[in-house]
Amino acid sequence: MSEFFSDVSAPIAYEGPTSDNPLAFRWYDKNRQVMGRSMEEQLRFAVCYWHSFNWPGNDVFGEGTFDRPWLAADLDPIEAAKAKMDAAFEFFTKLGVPYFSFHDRDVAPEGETFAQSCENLDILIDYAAEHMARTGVKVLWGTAQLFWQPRFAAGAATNPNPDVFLHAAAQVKHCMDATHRLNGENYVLWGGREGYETLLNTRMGQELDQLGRFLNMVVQYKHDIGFEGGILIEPKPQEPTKHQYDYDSATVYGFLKRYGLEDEIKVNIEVNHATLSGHDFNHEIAQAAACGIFGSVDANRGDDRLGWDTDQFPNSVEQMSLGVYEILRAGGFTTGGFMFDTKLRRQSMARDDLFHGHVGAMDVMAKSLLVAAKLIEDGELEAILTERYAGWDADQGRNILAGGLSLSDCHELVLAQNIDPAPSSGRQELIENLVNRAIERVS
Ligand code: XLS
Ligand code: NI
Ligand code: NI
Repeated sequence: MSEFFSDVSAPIAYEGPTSDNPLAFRWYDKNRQVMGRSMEEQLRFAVCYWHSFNWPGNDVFGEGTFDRPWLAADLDPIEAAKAKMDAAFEFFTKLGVPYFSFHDRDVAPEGETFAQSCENLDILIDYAAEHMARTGVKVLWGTAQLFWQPRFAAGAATNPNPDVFLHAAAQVKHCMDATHRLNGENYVLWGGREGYETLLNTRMGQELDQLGRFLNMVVQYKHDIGFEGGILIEPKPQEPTKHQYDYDSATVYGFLKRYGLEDEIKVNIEVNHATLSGHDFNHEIAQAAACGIFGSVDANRGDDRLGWDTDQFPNSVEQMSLGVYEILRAGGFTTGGFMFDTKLRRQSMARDDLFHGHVGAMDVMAKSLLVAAKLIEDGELEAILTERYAGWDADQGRNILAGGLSLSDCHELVLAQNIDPAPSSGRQELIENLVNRAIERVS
């Protein structure tokens, strides 16, 4: 098989923090043990198929800039899709990631008919199974692409036309089968067009019911075929629609409760989707964990100056450490992982740029894992929490939470005992300094 990334020969190696080799890991040492698991098991890295191999580098003002020969228009579509997959698996193995994630339409071309699209996907799924058996690379998640084709302009499950709902359901069924066949560990639904452009042409209540029904069908089918992976919704507040129904983790939880799905579906949190919804990344994780729906992460960040999904590689240890800290506090990943839903900048057109993006991002996540583990193992933050919430761990606090007091009981108690609590310090500056100290001290 001819190599596409021929400038990068050996698998990327761990060389330690003092290495100056730009294509070596300085922090990601996959076998290093961190809180009882190897770094590889804690971080569960995945590369995304779409931005990395199926995106030519176009934007709304200009055409593709990248060197992706398999995207040329005059090729046989199946042969081109196979060449794309060969390059993708070459990349996964040279980078040394355990997982990848895909949309049905990135791995195989859409056909003239739905039947032909299914056939195309089946051919490429067989091909992927061969590559996976050869390399040991696994599927973190699969997903159906329900936003590109003009039929989905007004949404997929939330479309005003039930025939589009049928089409979307058929496509998801086939993609769930494909994901299951490849032993995917999760199935993701990102509702890019499940929202509205203007309320003036939208029956919001009806569309929410459609989405609720659709997701119940997905969950039912998961059980029918014995798929044991997670079903994950990826929240995003807007883009491409003005308003997306899966706005953020809290909104998704309310939605899942309403449609009886809170024990069946979790969330895939994307760093920059959190930012776009007006939250910090760690907030979204903590919110999901508090509701018992934390699933997985798309680890791509935004740009403070830009209000859209720039999908940049993560490069802030501080931002990521705070997120990983919440993940570790929630017990770490189960079926999820850190998926790089990342795009190169349009000017990054050298073949090895894709390596530089991922190597740097993996190092940022690995160092963040060490910082977060240190914060937990040092125990100072936990000690501050224990002291701060001590009253709730004692009898009176437990009694209140267990429903032992009414509003009138509280009234009586405060009067009778002249309860007069004094405020105490939240210790924020001290705590923030502890985070910086951990960043300085990990090695
Ligand atoms: C878009 C989403 C998308 C999903 C997969 O903003 O992040 O890439 O992760 O459909
Ligand atoms: Ni996104
Ligand atoms: Ni994403």
